[in-house]
Amino acid sequence: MNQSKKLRINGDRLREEITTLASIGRDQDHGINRMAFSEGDRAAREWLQRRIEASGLEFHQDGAANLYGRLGWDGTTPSVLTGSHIDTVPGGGHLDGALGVLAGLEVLRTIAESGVRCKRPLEVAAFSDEEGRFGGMFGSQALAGLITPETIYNSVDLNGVTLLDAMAGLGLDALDALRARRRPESLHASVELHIEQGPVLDRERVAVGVVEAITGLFKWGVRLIGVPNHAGTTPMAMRRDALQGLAEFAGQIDRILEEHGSESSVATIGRVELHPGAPNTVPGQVDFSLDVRDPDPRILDELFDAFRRALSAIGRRRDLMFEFDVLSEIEPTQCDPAVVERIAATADELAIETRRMVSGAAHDTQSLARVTRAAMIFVPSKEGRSHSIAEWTDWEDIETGANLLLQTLLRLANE
Ligand code: HGY
Ligand code: MN
Ligand code: MN
Repeated sequence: MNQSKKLRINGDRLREEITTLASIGRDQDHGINRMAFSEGDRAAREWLQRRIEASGLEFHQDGAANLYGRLGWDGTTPSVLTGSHIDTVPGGGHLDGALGVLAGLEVLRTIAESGVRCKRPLEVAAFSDEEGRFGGMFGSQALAGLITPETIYNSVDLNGVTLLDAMAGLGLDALDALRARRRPESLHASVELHIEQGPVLDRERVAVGVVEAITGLFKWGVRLIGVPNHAGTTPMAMRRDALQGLAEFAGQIDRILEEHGSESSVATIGRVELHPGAPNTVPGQVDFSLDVRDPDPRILDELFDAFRRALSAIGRRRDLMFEFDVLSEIEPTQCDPAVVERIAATADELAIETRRMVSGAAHDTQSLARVTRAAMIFVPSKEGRSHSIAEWTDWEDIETGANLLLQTLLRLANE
């Protein structure tokens, strides 16, 4: 067997780096809080840059503040790209995104140390704001050329902080993201390693998921506007109670999914803010998020209209005004069949058991698929938990996934 097929990652080194990164941005209730361009994200970025440079790779940062480690980069030959994100949701886990970045770093470092030469350059990337403090997948969408000046000027987080200010806080100019676009001919293929964030692999005791498709989503910021009033003196029939409007809307989610969705459809209200928020005042305004997903674009369109009709009917019935901002719309994505088969065949050669899957989570690979042949490798999530401190994947599964990534990237870099 030639030298490259025998290569394996250094599992202890990868475990040490995952553990170190997990300590950056950890808050008092033990979750990890590395929202994009926050203090935690800044510290993680600085740490990652030092690790990339210490690995002997060429460090690069593009206009969207995506970080790269490069091996064999010559600026012309199309490269093989791996990577994910190091930003997290508030109270997030230690593997969502971080695994793909650090396993990618370990893979490139292992290849560099081995002296194995590849026909194509290899890159590992940490994409900015995958989790959507400012919508979703800002960094990888910039690489795909999907960011516009109005996206940048209009991006503001749920606390009213603008993307321009958040990036300026790290000495960055958000408008530089308009320069981050990669020409499709500069990329040969991409493979992202990620935890499944669902229960399937863990329940079936299968080591690896080969992702064939990734769900699509729309994410709204919704505002229901009624009239604040006295909780004691205002008769129920005379109220314009914004929370009652939300309660009725939330109660209709199951019906709307049954009537307009598929068995893969999901909808979540993950954040609610009441105003004025006093126990003895009828809520005059409620701001909430709505995250709706399905792998079929036609179903997503139908759900978009159904939820909007529901809001409109509730507004009329309860004399409430409503408005919503579309914070993010990500199309369902088919992974590249040839790269999918390359991953599956490599797993067979390594005697790794796999199963084909559809991802219920959104990923940077959906942006990359717009400019290159892209696919994903999943490893099991204990009891399917993620976006939580309970997020866990056994080290043995992490090592299996990282070695499959190593051998897949070697094949793609030499095909
Ligand atoms: O929301 C998602 O699916 C991803 O974790 N950003
Ligand atoms: Mn992720
Ligand atoms: Mn996530």
